[in-house]
Amino acid sequence: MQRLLIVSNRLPLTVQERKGELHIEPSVGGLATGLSSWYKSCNSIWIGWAGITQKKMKRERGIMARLLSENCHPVSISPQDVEAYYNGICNRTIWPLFHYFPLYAEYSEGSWQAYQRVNTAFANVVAGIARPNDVIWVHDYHLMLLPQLLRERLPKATVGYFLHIPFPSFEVFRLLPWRNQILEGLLGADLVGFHTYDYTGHFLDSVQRLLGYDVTTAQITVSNRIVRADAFPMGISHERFAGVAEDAKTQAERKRVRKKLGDCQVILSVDRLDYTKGIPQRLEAFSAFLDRNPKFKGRVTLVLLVVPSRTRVEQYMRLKKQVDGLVGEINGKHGTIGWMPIWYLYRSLSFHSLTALYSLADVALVTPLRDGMNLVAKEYLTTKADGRGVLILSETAGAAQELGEAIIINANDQEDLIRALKQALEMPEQEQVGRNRIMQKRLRRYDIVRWADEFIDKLLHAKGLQREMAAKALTYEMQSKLVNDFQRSDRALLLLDYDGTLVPFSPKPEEARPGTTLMSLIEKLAANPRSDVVLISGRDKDTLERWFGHLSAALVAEHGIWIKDKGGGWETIETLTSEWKEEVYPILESSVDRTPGSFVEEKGFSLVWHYRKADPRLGELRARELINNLSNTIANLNLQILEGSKVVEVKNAGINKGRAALTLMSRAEWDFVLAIGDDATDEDTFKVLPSTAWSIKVGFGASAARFSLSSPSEAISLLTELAGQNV
Ligand code: ADQ
Repeated sequence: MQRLLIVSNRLPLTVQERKGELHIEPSVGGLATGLSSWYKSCNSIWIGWAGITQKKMKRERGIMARLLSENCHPVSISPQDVEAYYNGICNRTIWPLFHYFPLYAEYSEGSWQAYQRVNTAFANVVAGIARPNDVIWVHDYHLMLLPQLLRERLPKATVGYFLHIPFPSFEVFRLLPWRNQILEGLLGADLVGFHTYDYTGHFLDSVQRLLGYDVTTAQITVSNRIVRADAFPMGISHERFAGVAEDAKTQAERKRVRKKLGDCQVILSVDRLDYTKGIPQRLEAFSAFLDRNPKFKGRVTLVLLVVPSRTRVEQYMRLKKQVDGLVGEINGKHGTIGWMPIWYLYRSLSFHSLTALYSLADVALVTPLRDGMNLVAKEYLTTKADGRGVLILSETAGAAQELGEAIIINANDQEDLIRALKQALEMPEQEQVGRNRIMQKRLRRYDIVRWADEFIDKLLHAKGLQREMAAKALTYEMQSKLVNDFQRSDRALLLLDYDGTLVPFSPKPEEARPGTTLMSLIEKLAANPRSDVVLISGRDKDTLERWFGHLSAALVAEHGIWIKDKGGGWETIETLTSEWKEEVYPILESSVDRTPGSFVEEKGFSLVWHYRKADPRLGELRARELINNLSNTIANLNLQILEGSKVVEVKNAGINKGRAALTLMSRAEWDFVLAIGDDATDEDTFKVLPSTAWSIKVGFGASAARFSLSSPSEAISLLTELAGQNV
């Protein structure tokens, strides 16, 4: 049976030492509370840190046995590494930076080394437990190097990764000194998941700009693998929170609290103590609201529930002081003998006490400055069985993308917050229910189980595609067969694309001229009396002539417009026109003007817009626009638009590499045909080949070719092997 290995910084259970004794308690935080119920229902194992050193844990054998009985496998981290990794790089660097607090981010090489060490320790534990069919699901920003470390240890493993915090925009992410290592680390996964499409887009953008990998809408080609990236907005356990309406313990607690609060309206605020949550701004807005709306004095109470968090990081200590001070100040300023505006609780609460407050609160004030998702907003809405209650939610929480019926505010705009508080406290019941029912329905449908199932489904699907592609890879055995077939043939035809196939792409087309080794390889192949070589390229005929004219090889230029047979001269397949160029040139030129780094190349019968050197995203965008603009112009000109690798080409219709290949194939009887190519223009060649031919795509992705090789250097070694057979 397939097992699921969940890997996160913390286990869902934490071991704590109190008065010299060890206790096991549920962990706090969104991930632990969200996933713990789901994971128990699957055949899964959780791997993570238990919150205490291995040495201490060894003192009490019973503790280890209990963790293992709950399928929790602890990873041991030294106290020094906990400091440098958890309190260091995780919470002093990645957390502030990814939440758009770059001024709070510290960059320390020592902490980075600890991060690498801890990720390696995790990789070793996981590799020790994993079996071939397991699905490994890595969570959050503490373990961003882990997918790649696992890929090195378990090349065939199915690895998914989910980031629970925002992935920032490129401009912020690039500030990180170890940005490339982080991206490479994540790309070890088969699927990388985020809460929203925005975060996914930011990630793809950074991958493209920093690593230069080919990125399409939701997938990245990384040498011989395809990595998918997608959005999976995390839900909550619907059953658990919707059930509180009938839960006796919660209802009893609710009654008790209501009695203490009297019949005033209740505004609830629930967070970990974190500067990203915007707690001081929220308190200041509440105070200003009371100033502006004195009629609410004595009639409304703010219950401020704050969970201690990262208490050893300085920013958090300062924040604690600030919040304590503000609460005192506001209560002092507005309070009366019978009324305290803010009830302040600084601790973790039991599930029943927390849900009692959710179900009692008239308004939930969820106003983080930045939040990956925010589960509190979802928990609050789900407990509202009668549909009453108002959610005020900040637009910079991931949850805002799903909960559009809430009152959405900008957490930095105090006026907006004041307005929202008034609107919420005065909202008619019917409107409250109307808004909440829509959101509740959505939350019921996309709960934590659906979220996790969907992620795993997509992961398995991505792995399936990966396998399909891997199945096409030219294996050692198949390569031997190919060489063998070639050796036994009397008349072999080798159709070889040039750019991207025999040489890697370079930013300027003229820089990709063949070196001496490649030249002598082609010479050797062409000199073989039993085989014909055709260099079949998109390049102009003059360049091909200059580079390869002296060889005894056939040449095809401009994607089939020009053909030069072995020993013959250049000929075109039919009479072509080029008057259309005058009309099309200005359109391409306007793309050059608006896309720095791009340029137009003019060939005999075609025009090409190159954008390899342009900013990748801008290039893709402009390419789409250009194709759109061109489509209108060329409608009556018998032209076609061809999309190659970072090029858009316009040329006469009906001409392509496939047609040229057919012409050459028809000139003799061949008993061995091999075609190698890398991009869309080579697909035309692959499609016209007889079924007995060998066709190879260089690179990964959908193709009509029967086999694939991962890079030009692999294609060169294959050809070298064929050339070796000549001597
Ligand atoms: P967090 O920053 O921890 O999570 P959040 O999503 O709101 O934020 O989760 C907090 C969890 O703690 C909730 O499940 C809540 O019930 C619980 N909690 C809060 N106060 C409590 C208290 N006083 N006592 C007991 N429990 C309390 C991170 C990201 C989020 C993302 C989650 C999940 O920062 O953006 O939504 O992971 O991916």
